Amino acid sequence: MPTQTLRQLGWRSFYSQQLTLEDLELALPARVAGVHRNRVHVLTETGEQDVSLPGDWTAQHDAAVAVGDWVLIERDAPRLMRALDRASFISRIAAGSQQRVQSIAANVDTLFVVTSCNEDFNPSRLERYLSIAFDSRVQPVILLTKSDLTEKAELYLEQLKNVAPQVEALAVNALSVDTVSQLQPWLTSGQTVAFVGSSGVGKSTLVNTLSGESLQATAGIREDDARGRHTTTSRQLIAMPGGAWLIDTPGMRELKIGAVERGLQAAFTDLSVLAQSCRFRDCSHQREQGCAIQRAVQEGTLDARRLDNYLKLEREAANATRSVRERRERERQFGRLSKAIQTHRRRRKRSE
Ligand SMILES: Nc1nc2c(ncn2[C@@H]2O[C@H](COP(=O)(O)OP(=O)(O)OP(=O)(O)O)[C@@H](O)[C@H]2O)c(=O)[nH]1
Ligand SMILES: [Mg+2]
Ligand SMILES: [Zn+2]
Repeated sequence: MPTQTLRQLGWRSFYSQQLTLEDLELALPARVAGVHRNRVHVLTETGEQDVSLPGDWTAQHDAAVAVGDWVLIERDAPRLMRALDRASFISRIAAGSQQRVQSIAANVDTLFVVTSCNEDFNPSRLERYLSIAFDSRVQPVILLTKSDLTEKAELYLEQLKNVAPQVEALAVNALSVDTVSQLQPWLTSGQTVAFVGSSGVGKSTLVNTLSGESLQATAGIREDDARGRHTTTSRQLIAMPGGAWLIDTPGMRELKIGAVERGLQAAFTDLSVLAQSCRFRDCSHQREQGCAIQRAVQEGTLDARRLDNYLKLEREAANATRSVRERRERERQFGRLSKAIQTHRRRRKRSE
């Protein structure tokens, strides 16, 4: 890969503002292009290299480094000093019960939410993705792939007007350079975009068509249920000829949302507007008298499915928020306990 300037790698003043004089002397900014078990692959102004990940980084937090992150590495040794604050961060809750945060990508400008014009099309799932995107401070764009295999692409686009009123949506044939060129406005130099969606919808196909190379493996979907085969298994930052950065991600089976209350409100602004007319300010929009949202469902101006999904996502986000709070509280109490023990030991030592 030819060497790139920091700006070409996606560097902004937001990151340089985080550097101290000492950092400038000792460290080199680097962009994380791939994350492996105990090392990361990074891009710097002087080239690319592998840097080992300090053990306590991986042990302490699950989402310590993500693809797209900016980190500081030591000038004298291939060692990580610290990660810089993220301009944006896309994550989900890992499958299973432990509310573990799993990173998807960091410092992304545009999130392409990919779904196909077939069995994968699912408004409730799209609403999940959009809540995460809005909460991550990333602009979402919906891509409906496989438009070449259906006559109904326009119908699907029409349906999206109720699911994602403020979000741009495009129908594309991921295999065709012509239709994929519609993505160019988001792919200018230094921009970072990520592709997310179920397995088999064409994320890697899009990356290959855009880059003009077969960089990512792709595979046919299963005939019986139109599901993908989970061909892509790791996240990667890929350079585009025009200077943009693409992040291909593995297809997701389950997308559990974290504490994304703010993103949820942004994805459902129509409901927030209606809620202002509910009789009770703390209306739960389920059985109350004078609920404007229930009225809209009865009158047919709001899809019952959309309300149900909103209530479900709200509960999921509240659960995540509660577990974050509980974990913090546990850590705080643990910190207080170890402090008390230390003080006790010091006192005992002094009196000995
Ligand atoms: N006809 C047509 N086929 C497509 C289109 N997009 C993807 N495909 C095909 O769908 C299959 C799956 O595409 P991939 O790009 O591997 O899907 P993916 O989203 O990367 O899947 P995972 O890596 O498993 O998450 C491949 O056989 C592609 O050729 C499209 O727009 N039109
Ligand atoms: Mg793929
Ligand atoms: Zn209400």
